[in-house]
Amino acid sequence: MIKNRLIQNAKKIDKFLINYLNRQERSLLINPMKYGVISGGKKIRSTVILSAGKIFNVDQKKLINICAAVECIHSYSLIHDDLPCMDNDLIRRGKPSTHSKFGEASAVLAGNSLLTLAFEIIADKNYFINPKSKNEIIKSLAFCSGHTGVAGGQELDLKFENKKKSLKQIMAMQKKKTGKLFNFCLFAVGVLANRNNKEKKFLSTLGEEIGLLFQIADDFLDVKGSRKLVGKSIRKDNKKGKSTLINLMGYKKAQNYANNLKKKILLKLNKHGKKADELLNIIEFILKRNY
Ligand code: GRG
Repeated sequence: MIKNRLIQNAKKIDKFLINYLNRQERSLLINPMKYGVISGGKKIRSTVILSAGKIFNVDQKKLINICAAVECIHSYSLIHDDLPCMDNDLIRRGKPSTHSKFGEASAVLAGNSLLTLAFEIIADKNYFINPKSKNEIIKSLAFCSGHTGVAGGQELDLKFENKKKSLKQIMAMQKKKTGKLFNFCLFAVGVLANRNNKEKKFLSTLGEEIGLLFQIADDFLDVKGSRKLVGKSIRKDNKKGKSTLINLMGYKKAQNYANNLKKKILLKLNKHGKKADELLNIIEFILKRNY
């Protein structure tokens, strides 16, 4: 059920991105950009956005630009994460990582171009949303992607290698590296649903917790997953001395931590009743997934 939903959403977002890129002036970077962002990836962040939109009856068409922008930022971060100067990975989504296919320089530039494309997609004059909301969304996407978000979290992740870090430090790093983009996903839905500041804050925090759960699940996959299903190298965190919850407290305790976090998230969705069912199922999937 959720798997079908993910496939449907992936098709929708890929189609949007292909059309968008095809309408742009040609450049040598289009191929590595398409390779990095289209046809691959679960599009879980997009699915979180579309499902959260259902809670507030937000027109799904208004969410496509947000989904596409988030997938561009996410894919840029993966392309750069795989570079030799970062995690140095040759396989991503079951195929050669972008730099191993197109070379390092093209991968860096394709990643940069996906990052800026995300903002272009939201700022687009044909994306008809209230200008004040557009501004709020662009500001939040910048905050969640840069040094206060994904990039800042990645820097901490690299600096924490082979160091003994506390639970608080690990959580703060993972909240930035993975949580902030999920934070943006729910915040943007809140903006488009015309929620007040308090509710937008609530949604941002909820998104960040979903992101954290997603990251912990990713850490489980690194230990117990199958390389074929996951589509990337596994058993790396230990070798690289990564600061993860599992390396800090062990697999069993990390599982308990994740289950409690999941319960906390589900409880927060209770107030939305049946309208939150799809998002609820995605949260269950996030922790159970084997890819
Ligand atoms: C290089 C700026 C910069 C940031 C890198 C995203 C990231 C930060 C590093 C990638 C490694 C990692 C474990 C990131 C945590 C986020 C994560 C679990 C990414 C994988 O996301 P999925 O499973 O990927 O949604 P697909 O392939 O399905 O899109």
